[in-house]
Amino acid sequence: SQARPAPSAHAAPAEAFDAIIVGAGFSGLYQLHRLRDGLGLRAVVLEAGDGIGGTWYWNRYPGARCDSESYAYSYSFSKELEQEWEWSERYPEQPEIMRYLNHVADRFDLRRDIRLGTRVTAARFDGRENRWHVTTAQGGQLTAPFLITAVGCLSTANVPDIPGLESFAGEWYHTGQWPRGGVDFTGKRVGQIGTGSTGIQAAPVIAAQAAHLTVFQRTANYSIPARNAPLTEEQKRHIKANYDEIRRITRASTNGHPFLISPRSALEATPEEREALYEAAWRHGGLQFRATFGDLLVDKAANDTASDFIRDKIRGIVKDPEVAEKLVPLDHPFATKRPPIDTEYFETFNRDNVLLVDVRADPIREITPRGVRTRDHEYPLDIIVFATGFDAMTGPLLAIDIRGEDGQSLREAWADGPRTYLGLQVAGFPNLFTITGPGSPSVLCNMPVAIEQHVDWVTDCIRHLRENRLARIEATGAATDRWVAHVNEVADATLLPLAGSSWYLGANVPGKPRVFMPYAGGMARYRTICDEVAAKGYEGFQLG
Ligand code: N01
Repeated sequence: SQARPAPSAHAAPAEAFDAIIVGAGFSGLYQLHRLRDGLGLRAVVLEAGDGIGGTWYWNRYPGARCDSESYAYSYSFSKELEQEWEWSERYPEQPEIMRYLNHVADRFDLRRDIRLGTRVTAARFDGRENRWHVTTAQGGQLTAPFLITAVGCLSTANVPDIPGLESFAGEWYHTGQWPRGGVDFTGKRVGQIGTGSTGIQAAPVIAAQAAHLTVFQRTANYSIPARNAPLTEEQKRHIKANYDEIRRITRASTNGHPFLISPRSALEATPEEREALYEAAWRHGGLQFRATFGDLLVDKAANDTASDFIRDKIRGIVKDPEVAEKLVPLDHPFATKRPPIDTEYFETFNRDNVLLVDVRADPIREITPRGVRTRDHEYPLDIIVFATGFDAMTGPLLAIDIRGEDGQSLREAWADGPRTYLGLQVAGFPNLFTITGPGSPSVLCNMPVAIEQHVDWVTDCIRHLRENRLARIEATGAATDRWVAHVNEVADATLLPLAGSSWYLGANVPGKPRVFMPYAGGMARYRTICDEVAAKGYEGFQLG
């Protein structure tokens, strides 16, 4: 069908598509493949970056490496792709993931339908014609019945509003907007603000190169050794021979990882057994530590056993007892904030050229031309690295002026926090699908697993609409209310909301509503719910 002319009398007519996808990361690439090569739709991907890769395009900071095992942090939709691609390490480094995604883009001939350097600024739904009208910062006007956001959950950089930043005479960078050419720290005095997953990966690498590193820590963090290593030929062969089983486990698991959470309670084990199991998990390394017992995220007493184990490890690694005590997390239970994994993070504080500043005890007051000034000291710096995280989950969506039926804006609809049905749709915004949107497992899951499940569901849904000559689908208000209540209920049954400063809650961004955003009911359970909704003729959605 033909698009109407764009609203402005002088504007060029909008280009018409069957579907518009925003973002060329893991989600957007796969969504394009499914819609174009699976359903034969005319689909286009609009990508703000000058390259594909999404989060991996932007996050090229020192030490950037995936926290999921490489072979599980990959697409499962093509057996040929699984067999021909070879991961080199247990956890892939940022450049290796970029090579993988570029390989996928070439192999499935995706580039011809991807427009790089094209930032979507606005999207409005026209209910008379059941079409989305999309505007780009580059002046483009595009229209399609379906709009699919594949914008990622952690793509809007959060640079804290510290007075004086503009006066700083040195260089500063946010880890999520890292310069493509890299940053040379040789001989420099570097200040790093933030000790989340990113800061914990970056600090050891920066410290090894810089003349001096000052780490400004607001919240001490639990971290488990990653134990990264090259994959042996034997491991590579084993992985390729067992992909079916690996995928079966990732789909059956709570978090989309290639291992299951033990059903056992930490409190049933004797102290000696517990210690031995934690020690084995610590030696094995990685996010699997969290799976040692089944109740670490639901029972505070059980969690205490893991939290205490890690605290003791930190005290054992860090030689200066005063520094060690500052690094010991006390204000939240283990894994209620996304647990980092590291390569020699705590060891970094044994170096002579590294200083830890506890900014809870001595808060940052301002940035001066010379460096960072806290209440009690000034730290002269050449480079400041903001490892300060993201306006997570809602940030990338609300950065676009999205307007649904009757001109209602998403920003208004979500003024008190995000409200979705299944994390896939928003009432009042027909034919808009939000890949890994708030209210879906998303960031609590190994992302490619969550992404493939969403893309497959959306593709099946669009196929259903087209086969039945239906022009629109919209989540009902009642189904949304029930889903939001369910999302809160499952979060409240865990310890997750206890982490007061967590970005899961939006607590890291001043003024952001405090709502637990991801779905904590587990990926396997969520997949079943989504499948049942579809099988019941898209229960909770209005089709027309
Ligand atoms: O961001 P974060 P991140 N003054 O928000 C501190 C994923 N990820 O980029 O905790 C001083 O976790 C803040 O302190 P506090 C992963 O899901 C994946 O590290 O708010 N400090 C915190 O220490 C992860 O969870 C991978 O008190 C300030 C830090 O900055 C998510 O991305 C790798 C401050 C921010 O931590 C986000 O991680 C990396 C201020 N004004 C990340 N503002 C892989 O799998 C904030 N902070 C590879």
